[in-house]
Amino acid sequence: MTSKESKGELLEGIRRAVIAYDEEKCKELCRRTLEEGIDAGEAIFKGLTVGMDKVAELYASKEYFVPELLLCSDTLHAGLNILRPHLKTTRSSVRGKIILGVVEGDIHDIGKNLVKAMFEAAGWDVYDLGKDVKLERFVEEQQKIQANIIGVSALMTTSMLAIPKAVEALKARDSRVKIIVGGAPLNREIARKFGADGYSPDAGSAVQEALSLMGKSS
Ligand code: B1M
Repeated sequence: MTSKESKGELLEGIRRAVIAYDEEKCKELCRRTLEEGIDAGEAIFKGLTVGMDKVAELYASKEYFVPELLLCSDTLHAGLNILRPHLKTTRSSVRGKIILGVVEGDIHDIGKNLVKAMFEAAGWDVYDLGKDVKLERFVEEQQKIQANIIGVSALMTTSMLAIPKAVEALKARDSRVKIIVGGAPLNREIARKFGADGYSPDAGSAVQEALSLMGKSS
C-alpha cells in the first residue's frame, strides 16, 4: 500500500465514521492520521467536514432525521477535539481578538467551531459565546473585550434575520467595530445588505477576511 493510498483510506474512514456516527472509530482514525503525519487541516476539511456534507444529503433525502444528525455532530466534534490542537495555519504576525457566536434561535454550531479552530490556530484570542446567543451578549462582551473582530454565524434563513439587528446594536456602541458573518444561507451580497463588514464562505478563509478588514495581510 502506498502512503498516498493509506492517507486516502484514512480520510475516507473518517468520513464513513462521521456518517455512521461511530465516535470511537472516528477518534481512533483521527489519532492515526496524526501518527501518520497527515495534516490536521486535511483531516478536518477532507475527512470530518466532507462526512458531515454527506450527512446533510442523507437528511435532505429523509434517510436521516434529527437524532442521527445529533449523533453525527457529536462524532465530528469528538474528532475535531483530537485534531484541533494540531492545526497549522499560516501564523500571521498579527494576533487579534475575536468574539464568536451563533445567532439567537440557532443551535447549529459545527461551522462556528471550525471557524474558532482556524482563528486559534492562527494565534488569535477567541472569545466563544457559543450558540443561540442573544444580541445583547455580543454587545456586552464587546464592551468588555474590545475585540478587533466580531464573528457571527447563522445556519437558517429564519435565524439569519437576527444579524442586521446585531450589527445595528454593535455599530450603535462603536461605529468602528468590524463584523464578519458566515453560514450556509448567507453570501457576500446578503452580508452587505445586513450591514456586515465582511463575509466568509468557509472556515479556511475567515482568518484572511478578518486580517483584510484590519488592513493587514497574513
Ligand atoms: Co439543522 N437545519 N435543524 N440541525 N441542519 C439545516 C441548517 C437545514 C438547512 C436542513 C434542511 O432542512 N435542509 C435546515 C434549515 C432550513 C432553513 O434555512 N430555514 C435545518 C433545520 C430546519 C433544523 C431544525 C429546525 C430541525 C428540526 O428540529 N425539525 C433544527 C433547528 C434547531 C435550531 O437551531 N433552533 C435543526 C437542528 C439540527 C441539529 C441540532 C440536529 C444539527 C446541528 C448540530 C450542531 O450544529 N451541533 C443539524 C444539522 C447538522 C444540520 C445540517 C444537516 C448540517 C449543518 C452542518 O453542520 N454542516 C444542515 C443542512 C445543511 O447545511 N445542508 C441543517 C456542516 C458545517 C461544516 O457547515 O455549518 O455551513 P456549515 O459551516 C461552514 C460554512 O457555512 C462556514 O464555514 C463552515 C465550515 O467551512 N461558516 C462560517 C459557518 N459559520 C461561519 C461564520 C463565519 C465564517 C464562516 O464567520 C463568523
